[in-house]
Amino acid sequence: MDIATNPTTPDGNPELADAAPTPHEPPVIRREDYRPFAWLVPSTRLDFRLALDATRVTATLTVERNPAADASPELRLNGDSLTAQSVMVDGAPAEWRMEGPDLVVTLPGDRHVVEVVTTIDPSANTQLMGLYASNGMLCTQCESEGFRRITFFPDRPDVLSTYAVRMEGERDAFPILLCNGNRVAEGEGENGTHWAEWHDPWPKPSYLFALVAGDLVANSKPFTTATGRVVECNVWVRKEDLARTDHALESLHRSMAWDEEVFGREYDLDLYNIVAVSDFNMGAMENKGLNVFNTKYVLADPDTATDADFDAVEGVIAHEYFHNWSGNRVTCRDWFQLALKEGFTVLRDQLFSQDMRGEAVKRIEDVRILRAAQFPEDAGPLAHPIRPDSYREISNFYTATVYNKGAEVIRMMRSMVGEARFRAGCDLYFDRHDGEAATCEDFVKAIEDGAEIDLTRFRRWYAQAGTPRVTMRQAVEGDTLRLTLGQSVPVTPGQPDKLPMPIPLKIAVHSRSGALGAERLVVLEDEEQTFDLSIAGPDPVVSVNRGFTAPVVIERDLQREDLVFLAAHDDDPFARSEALQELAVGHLVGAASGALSADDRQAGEAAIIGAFRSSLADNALDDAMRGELLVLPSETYLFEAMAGSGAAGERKADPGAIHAAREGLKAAIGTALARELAALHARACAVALDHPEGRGARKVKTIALGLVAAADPAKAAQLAAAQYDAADNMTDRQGALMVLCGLDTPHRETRLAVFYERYRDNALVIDKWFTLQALSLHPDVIAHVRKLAEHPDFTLKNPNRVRSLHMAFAGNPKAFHKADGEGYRMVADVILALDPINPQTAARFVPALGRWRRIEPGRAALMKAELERILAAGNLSRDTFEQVSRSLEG
Ligand code: 0A1
Ligand code: ZN
Repeated sequence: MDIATNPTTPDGNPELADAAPTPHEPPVIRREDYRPFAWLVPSTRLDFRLALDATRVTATLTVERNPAADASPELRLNGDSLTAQSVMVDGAPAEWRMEGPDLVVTLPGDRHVVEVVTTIDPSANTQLMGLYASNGMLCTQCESEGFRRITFFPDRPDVLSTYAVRMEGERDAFPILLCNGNRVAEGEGENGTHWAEWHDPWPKPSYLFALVAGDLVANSKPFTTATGRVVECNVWVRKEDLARTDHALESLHRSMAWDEEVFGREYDLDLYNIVAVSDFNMGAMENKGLNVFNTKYVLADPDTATDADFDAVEGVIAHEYFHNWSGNRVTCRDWFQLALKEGFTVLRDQLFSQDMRGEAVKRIEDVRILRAAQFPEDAGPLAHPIRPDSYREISNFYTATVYNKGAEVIRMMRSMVGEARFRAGCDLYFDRHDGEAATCEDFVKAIEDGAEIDLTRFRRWYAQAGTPRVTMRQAVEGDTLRLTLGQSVPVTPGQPDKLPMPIPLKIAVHSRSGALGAERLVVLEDEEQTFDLSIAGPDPVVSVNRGFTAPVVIERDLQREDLVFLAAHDDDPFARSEALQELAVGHLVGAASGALSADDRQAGEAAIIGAFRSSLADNALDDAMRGELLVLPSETYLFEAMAGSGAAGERKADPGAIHAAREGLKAAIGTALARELAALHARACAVALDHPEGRGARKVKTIALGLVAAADPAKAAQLAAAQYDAADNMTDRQGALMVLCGLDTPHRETRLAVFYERYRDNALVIDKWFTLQALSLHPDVIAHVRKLAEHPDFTLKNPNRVRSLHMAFAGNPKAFHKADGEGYRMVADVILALDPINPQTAARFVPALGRWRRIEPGRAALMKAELERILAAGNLSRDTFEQVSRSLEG
């Protein structure tokens, strides 16, 4: 985006956004520069003559002066790689000019009709932003700034317009023509063409526009809303995929019912279309009435999708559906407010999935994702608040911070006020801002007013980056435990000084005698505060941040025995799993940094093995929860724990040592519990696919195999091959293959070949085949990945395929962090090769290298050198330039 397209400055004048950027340095856009747009666009007509390599677009905009904005005679229409073929104002040729990529028209009066004609080439659009071709069909992606690649338009989320669209194309190539809203007319054209007209009654910003044309079939089922309206729901796919769409359609119905019941939100059109496309940069997109989805989040059946894939489909369908209110009916004023729709919608989809699948396991999964993806971001050079203050390329801010921490921040408000008052606050938010482009501040204010709570200090969570550290000290006085909590928010780029933030923590004080204390919510407001809690019995043990009420790191020195006690007896299942994680993190970081004496090491190992043994033997647990208790902390999370809060001069993470310690612990567990794990595996193998306990059984089956593999590779190879051969579902097949991929066994090659042959025509499953090899523990992963990159099925043009191989590799700590830097080199090469094709996807690889400051000096130098090599290559996209330069700054 050229500076002149800056949607947040009054007139797009470059000087207002940044001082003299060099041609290689894209401008910085700042939140504080926001000004309303000078013109309103009450209605928009779009006419598409569709063809794969030349689509003609005629856009007719009715524009009116915006009384709430500074007057300007000029109308700036954003463009990206567009050429105008004609520009008319009120039916006559207009006075206009290009300014960088934008078209500027001078308008004399207060109300005009502006018509612009452009022609675009969807088949050449490898960025997959705007209108593009995928598998012979045409589809669009407009968030955040893709609409300006279709036609000239004020492409900013605070310009809401009502759209009427006519689309015409060859019937044979595009038998199905879809757009937002309702189809109001259709008919035959000349020379084998046909057309359709669509009208969307709800005013929307351009990022929610969508159009799809292709050879598609639908799985349909009507939904009746709470007020008795019937909504036609369709899931559109290619004919050969139709049999795998039931789960998506049912998930949509469940989401619609849940949003009515829990948030009082009803759907507002008579039609809800979902279309699956195989080339897509992200998971899915909430376009009004016409969601476009990555096939990965639509297609599922037990033969081709794992249980986790089924959950992901349900979660993403729900997420996009929930956006209809949190995002579409109330949208964002500018892109700095992204967490307004994304944080809130992620929270809503998390709560939905908790209700569908069980609260504890879902919460554990969500916290694991937060720690693996968001905590490292918050501790690195790309750290930003959930409401950022500036960006160069907004696509880089679709982050775990905005999405996942954004959800945590809203969840904290909910925890503080309780469900009912939170609902009152949300109702007020929707009432107040329906039909508007709102801000994060509007949301907080609505919760403040509707839930009756003072959130003055809480607003700091929107402004400050960094994961707070909470320290704990305790002293017993009679029947009271005096708990002193302290907090500090680490320094992050551009934010040297931080203020304390309200941190809600659910706490219970148990007794080692077995008496369990009652849960209570405390809110730590200041840098340090003392709370008096009553004691349930002798030897009190504090269970803190139960349910993960706050996205913080708790720093405390709990005795090993206390953690073992909590892991076995805490009444909050989340806290149980936390205690086990804390035990393992302490042990593994100690082992990796060489800080443990031989005795300590042995005692730590014995404690963890004991806790695992208890989990295996605890008949009160179901397998889904047991599985969670048997998962060790991820290596990425261990890096964070080892590197501490990132203060200067602190310890650095040593990926090699962490990997060795973690594998060593797995081997010790596998050896000590060989009999129990084999029994668990055998028991789980006997549970049928559709048995109510089947899911849990499949989960523990593969976890058990992984632990056996660390201790006894030959036995694991044999068990895994048998599991593979007997499998009647993808969860078991993929689990077995994952274990085999890490082993040096002939079963590895044979099963990989069988798998490939069986699924060679199914792109999503072939993605798994690439991922399994790229993520494996095998010593030759780098050689495997190099070879796979030459495979005829590999292409840099399909984001799913790129993620399946290269992103998986970048997430393989052992291979990526190979001490000689070969892994880093490979990822840097991918960034350079991908940047000209798909900059958005290329930039998503940068954070892996950007973490160099927290890694031990030898590897850090190699990672930094690769970032410098990328920067030196020049001609980078805005996306990649921003991520690489920020990763090197500071
Ligand atoms: N709003 C979507 C995410 C999304 C963002 C950008 C995209 O463009 C490539 C696509 C999707 C969501 O939160 O689901
Ligand atoms: Zn979203």
